[in-house]
Amino acid sequence: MSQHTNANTFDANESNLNSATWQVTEPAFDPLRQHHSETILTLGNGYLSTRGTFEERYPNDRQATLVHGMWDDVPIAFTELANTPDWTALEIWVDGHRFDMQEGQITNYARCLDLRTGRLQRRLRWTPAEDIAVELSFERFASLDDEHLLAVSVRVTPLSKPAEIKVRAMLDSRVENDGLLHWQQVSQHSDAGQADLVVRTRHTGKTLAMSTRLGVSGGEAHLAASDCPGCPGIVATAQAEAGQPLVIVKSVAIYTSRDSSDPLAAAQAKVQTAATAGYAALREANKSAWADFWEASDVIIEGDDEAQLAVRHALFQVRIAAPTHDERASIPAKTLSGFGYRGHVFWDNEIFVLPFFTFTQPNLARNMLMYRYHTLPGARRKAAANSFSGAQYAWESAETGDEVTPTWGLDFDDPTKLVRIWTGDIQIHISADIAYAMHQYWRVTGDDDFWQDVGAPVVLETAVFWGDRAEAEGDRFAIRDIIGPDEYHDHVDNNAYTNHMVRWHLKTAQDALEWLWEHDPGGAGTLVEKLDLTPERLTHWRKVIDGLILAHDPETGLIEQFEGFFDLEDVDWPAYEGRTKSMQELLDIEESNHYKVLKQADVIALLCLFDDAFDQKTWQANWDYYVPITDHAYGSSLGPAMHAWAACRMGQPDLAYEHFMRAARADLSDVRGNAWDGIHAASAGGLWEAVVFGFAGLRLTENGPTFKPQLPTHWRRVVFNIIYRGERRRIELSR
Ligand code: IFM
Repeated sequence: MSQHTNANTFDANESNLNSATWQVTEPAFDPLRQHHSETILTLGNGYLSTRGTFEERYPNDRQATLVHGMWDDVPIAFTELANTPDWTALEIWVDGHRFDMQEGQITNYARCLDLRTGRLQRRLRWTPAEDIAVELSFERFASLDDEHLLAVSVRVTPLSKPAEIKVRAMLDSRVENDGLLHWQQVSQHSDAGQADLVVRTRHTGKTLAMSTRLGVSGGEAHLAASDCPGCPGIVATAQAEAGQPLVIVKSVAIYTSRDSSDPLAAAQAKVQTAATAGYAALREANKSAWADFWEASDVIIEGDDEAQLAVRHALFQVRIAAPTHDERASIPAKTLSGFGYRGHVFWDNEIFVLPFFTFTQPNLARNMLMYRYHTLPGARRKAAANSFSGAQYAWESAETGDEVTPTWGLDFDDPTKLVRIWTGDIQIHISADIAYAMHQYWRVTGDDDFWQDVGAPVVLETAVFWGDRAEAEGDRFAIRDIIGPDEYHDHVDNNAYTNHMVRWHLKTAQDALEWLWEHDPGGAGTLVEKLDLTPERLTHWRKVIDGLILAHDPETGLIEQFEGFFDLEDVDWPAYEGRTKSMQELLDIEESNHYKVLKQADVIALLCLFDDAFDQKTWQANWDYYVPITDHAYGSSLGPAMHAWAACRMGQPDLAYEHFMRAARADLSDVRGNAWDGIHAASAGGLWEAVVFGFAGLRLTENGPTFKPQLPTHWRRVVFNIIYRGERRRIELSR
């Protein structure tokens, strides 16, 4: 029977920075919460992320390392990121007792993800038998300095008498995605100096190679090969003296066929360099890369340690999921921290996450926008399959940009029943969301090359789709049979968010074409020809812009979320007080269509994105109408941060704070009970939006950024940077 007790935090003395706001700690291990811990203790480097499972494993854990771009086919959901062989794997024996968190006695346990330096640490005292006790401390990181490099170290200190320590370090390909196996073995090798593994995805034929080396200090070690099938490794055996730590360092390099024509050779060369440089140098380089990140992108909140830690954790988690050198990947809805949504990319990234990168790490934002550019062929295929010209982006996107939303899902109440998922068919606002993010990036960075070669062409080609999709009804235009951001209602007509976005999109396309004629007439001419941007088509766009239905009542300011929303039934809210489930679960998927209840911001999202385009009367009327009927606690995790932003716009920072903390707790406190499946990327990115667009009141005007701050009562000071047109500005707000 194991026993877990508290221990202190890590490295708090390494600098005078407050560890409570930089470290996510787990003071005791609770097997019932292990999947939640694994998610929030995920580390990574923009190339891959690794969940916080134990190196020696634990029953029922959800071990995963997800590498960008390593897609393999699956039934129903088309494709998913294949869980990569476990680079962290270590088995440890002390005097013949194999270390296991369930065996013997565990005391002084603590784990800590240090956000400042991107390291995951664990320390504990293990007493496997009456006369044997050791202190174990683990540390691992995925280098932000060199994305192909990973390292794990374990320090074993016998406490009262010498002990024989044996450590087996493996590259373990016996991994799965919730029962699905993606890898076939290509080759493996091990000797005392190095172990290598090469595997290939079963369906897509992508190759991944890993190479590892072991270094031992603090004792004379004997190294030998360990070659179990699918799991090559190296075994180190050494005698450790009482009180003298024996330190074993496992360096690992990973390359894939996406990075190199010979991934194994690349991995071998890299791990050789790592071994030559030594652990301390790798650790330092990683630390310094993280210092650069925080220097540019940290948000300081004084007066609220919980909010501070949550924001840093959120920024850390989205950073490790953001491809650093890869234009053909983007941040999935659950980052790379879990199997949720199988690594698919949604509008979450463009509307909730990208603004953080656009304003603080524009190169990374550009990579992710380029992902959309490179997936245009899939968007063209989707438009064509629906009999439209132009490009229509997939609701769920993966490698090619083809639609990968599953058509069927499991029923809430009865998982033996299937329910139809309509989002892939009719949740179409994503094409405009992508255009919005590209335009925002251009406005903020002034990157004209991007706009000329990527942004404007994408905006125009997707505009062609909208021109076809809008249906003429007399001199009005309608967009029927869709789903807006509020997914509690499907097959609706004229969703206000969608229609307004489309109108903005078509106007922006016209401006983009004009801009291209001015700045790149040759390119404009080619595009006009390629996309068939005839005068008739442009006239048609103007008609759609003028005629698209938007039910905005000038008297009251109220915008109807979609046609007929105001006629739906009212929910008897008092009857649902104390509920612990979403309203859709309680009402039933079909039934919730008939009620005035929202899963998340819809009209409110529209107001946030276009802000000053709407007057105060409109803001007030829609705030009063929609906020009380939104399922804040159990609807979409995308909702709370956006409502925090909107509440600030309404001049209610303390109410905004309530919404903000709901988002802040989505992962760290697992308030929705589903963090086991991965980090909620949109909620994490939304926290930055809530601070910067909400509490700081950042608006982008013709003359650059302006601020209208209003902090929650107990926040003393907020500091962050933005980069506007290449110039970094430090923004400091105090009460
Ligand atoms: O994109 C979101 C959607 O808005 C609500 N359901 C979950 C999706 C992925 O996060």
